[in-house]
Amino acid sequence: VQASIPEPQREAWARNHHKAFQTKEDFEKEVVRHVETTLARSMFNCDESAAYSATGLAFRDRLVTRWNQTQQRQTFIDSKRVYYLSLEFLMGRALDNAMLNANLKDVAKAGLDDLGFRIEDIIEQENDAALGNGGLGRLAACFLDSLATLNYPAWGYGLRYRYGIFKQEIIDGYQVEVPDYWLDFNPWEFPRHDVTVDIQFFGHVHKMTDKNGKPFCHWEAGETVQAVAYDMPIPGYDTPSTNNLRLWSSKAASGEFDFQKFNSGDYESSVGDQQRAETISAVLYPNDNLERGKELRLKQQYFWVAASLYDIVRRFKKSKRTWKEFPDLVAIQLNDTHPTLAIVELQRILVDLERLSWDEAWDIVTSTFGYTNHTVLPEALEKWPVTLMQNLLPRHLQIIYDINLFFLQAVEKRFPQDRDLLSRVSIIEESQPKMVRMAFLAVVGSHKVNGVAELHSDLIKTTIFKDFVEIYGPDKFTNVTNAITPRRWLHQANPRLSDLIASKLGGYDFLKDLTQLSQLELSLNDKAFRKEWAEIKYANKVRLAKYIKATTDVSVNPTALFDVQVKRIHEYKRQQLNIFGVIHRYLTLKAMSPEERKKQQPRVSIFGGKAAPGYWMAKHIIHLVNNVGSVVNKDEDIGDLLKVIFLEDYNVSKAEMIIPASDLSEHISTAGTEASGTSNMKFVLNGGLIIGTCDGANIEITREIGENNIFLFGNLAEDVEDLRHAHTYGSHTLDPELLAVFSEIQKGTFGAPHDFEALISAVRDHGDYYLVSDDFHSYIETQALVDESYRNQEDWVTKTITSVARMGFFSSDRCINEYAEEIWNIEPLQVGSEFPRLKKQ
Ligand code: GLS
Repeated sequence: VQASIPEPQREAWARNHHKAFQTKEDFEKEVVRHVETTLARSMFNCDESAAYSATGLAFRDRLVTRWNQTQQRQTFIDSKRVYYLSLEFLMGRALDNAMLNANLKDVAKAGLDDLGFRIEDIIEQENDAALGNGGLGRLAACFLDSLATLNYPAWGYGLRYRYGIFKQEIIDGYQVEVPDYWLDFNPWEFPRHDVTVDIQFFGHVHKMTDKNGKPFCHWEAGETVQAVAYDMPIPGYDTPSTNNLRLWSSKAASGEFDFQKFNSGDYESSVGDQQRAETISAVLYPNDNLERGKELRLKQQYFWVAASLYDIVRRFKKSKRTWKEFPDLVAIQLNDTHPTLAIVELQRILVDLERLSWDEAWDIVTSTFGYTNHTVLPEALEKWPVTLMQNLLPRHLQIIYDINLFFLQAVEKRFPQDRDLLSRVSIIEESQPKMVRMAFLAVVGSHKVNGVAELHSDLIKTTIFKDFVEIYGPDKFTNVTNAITPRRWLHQANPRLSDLIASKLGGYDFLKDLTQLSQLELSLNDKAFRKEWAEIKYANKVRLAKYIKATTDVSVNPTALFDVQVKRIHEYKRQQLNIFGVIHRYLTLKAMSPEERKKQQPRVSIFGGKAAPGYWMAKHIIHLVNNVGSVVNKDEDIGDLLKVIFLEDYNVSKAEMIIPASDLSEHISTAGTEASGTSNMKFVLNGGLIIGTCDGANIEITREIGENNIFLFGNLAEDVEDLRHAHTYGSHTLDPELLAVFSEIQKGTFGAPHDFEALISAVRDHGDYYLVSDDFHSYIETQALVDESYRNQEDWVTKTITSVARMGFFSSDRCINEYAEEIWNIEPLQVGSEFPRLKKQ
């Protein structure tokens, strides 16, 4: 079959090459064409949703041409590629990002205006691509943006969930989950019905011999499911480089349904097979920092990993290189342990299918993979029952046992007689039931392991992977501190601030080299600049205040201090500490005379975030926040001095509005529990200050921006263990101010006390694992310091400008360059003349 066009006819193709629009007139033509043909509508029934779809399609067409060129070039140059395997990509909206990255937002704005639409309304039409839970998934999205911007040859691989993270509704103060069916019409994806892979499950393993008498294993599977590729083009900023995010969708391998069953009258079960297959990619597990060991989750993991590896190997084979060269062309990064089975799958492909020797194969495997750890929380560390793995993936379990055997033999050789060490590091936990420890498998099968902030990378070396540091030496372990893309989190989320910065720095180059922000310190005394800086913050607060009024019917005063905590709700992130602090503030205000009250700093406490549907403590916290809000917000003694808001359904697009409006944000996890945190960086980059613990990336933020520009409080990570021990075995006295808060709750001031008993008793009766009481006083005092600082607005503005100027380190471009150099060993593609650079607007 002829795959490409013969030479003589190629001229006709070249002549008709799709030309990406560049002008307003051409953009309008594209939009109208899509409305009238793709969408089969006209100017008489084109609503905002249709206008969004057509605009999205116009930009997608543009991206796809560039995507094709990028891929052709990468194949032609035959350079090493990195594959980022992540079960979550929290992309948010694509249109605004695509317009800005192409420097064509003004063109689109003018064009849409001509056609009768406001660009802001069109952007608002888009559903978030919410294929992730929180920081881990959003980090993957920031990384894709940087990989494309820096011209690295890179692909993302993930699952195309039909339902992303649920939508959160608040009904009578309680969280209610609503399914997020986001795919109704998604102009950003390309179904590739020609790119399919059959994925196997269950069955048996047979020992066979080949024609040369060599033994090998044959896996005869019991079930086959088909993976279909859907591609999302990922634009880089100010470059034609367009990378690919390939998401796999599952369907029954036999086509629509089993006709034999159907013809024999078993209609239901023939449709059932189809549905069972489709279930695999149906829904994102809504847990952040928690693994619940469900069989379907393991199926998802293998389905995705096997399809991705098949694809990667197929691409490698086209290069006609020898297997030994595989790691010279392929780097695979494991985003957490979720894709760890890829290690086993590659070993299986090389040994069982390609018939390499075990050792040859294992060398290739371990040179290919890198593993990023994102948490030390014990409940988040993945372990799978051996019996479950045996049933679902019988050959993979055998290979895991062999990997473990050879690993333990090597350990035994170096540390003879240390039985204890062997059982501590074994990939198989000899528990009842036996478990496969995925993090250990990931460490053993990778050449580099990294944590995501300095403290966290140190912690993994002294806790969960301590023995592995002994075994492999310290060089296998490294740190790459997380970061964020300034394109989305400054330029897109806060255009006025981005423009103001550009006016001082002589253009937008800082978006590609964030260290240039440091020059802002030269403008600290520029009055007009400072005024504009403060006005932008105020305007962002006014916008948020309007949104709060529209969604909660509470009026907040935009001159008050906006204090924001938005992130997943989790006990370790300590939203309970925040709300207890708010109650303390309320009681203090209530006890004051009207005269005294007048001297107090008004505040709006804003919360937002989702709780995992089965996480009761987190749900109690949401309930308490809402109930406190409904009491405080209508208390006439208090008025504007304190408002408490819970914003429903926190997601990426809401973050883009909320973050630029914050004066203060809270990153107050128990020290040693938050691996990095990344929203802390987004808030500071948008001219907000932080109240936080010495945890995760807060520490490095402090180092960069200076201690005077951050409000730190609380116990240090190194003291946490001792404090917990003392709670359990010593006398545990609680903070008296916190006890006063508890008694107010128990009086029923904020609704039936019974509803909040579990929250109180976790602190009072169950050892206060998260050290809420230990840190309470320090927290309250530091909040008082914040009030005082905020009063001095000149000083506050100086702090925020200085902080922004010092945030250069936290661009995900820096982060990706570190991965590229230290872990992947890849080079960016040179963007040459045949692949012209975009001109600046
Ligand atoms: C997380 C950590 O909890 C965050 O601290 C971190 O910023 C993020 C990205 O590295 O990864 N791990 C996790 O399971 N969910 C996260 O958000």
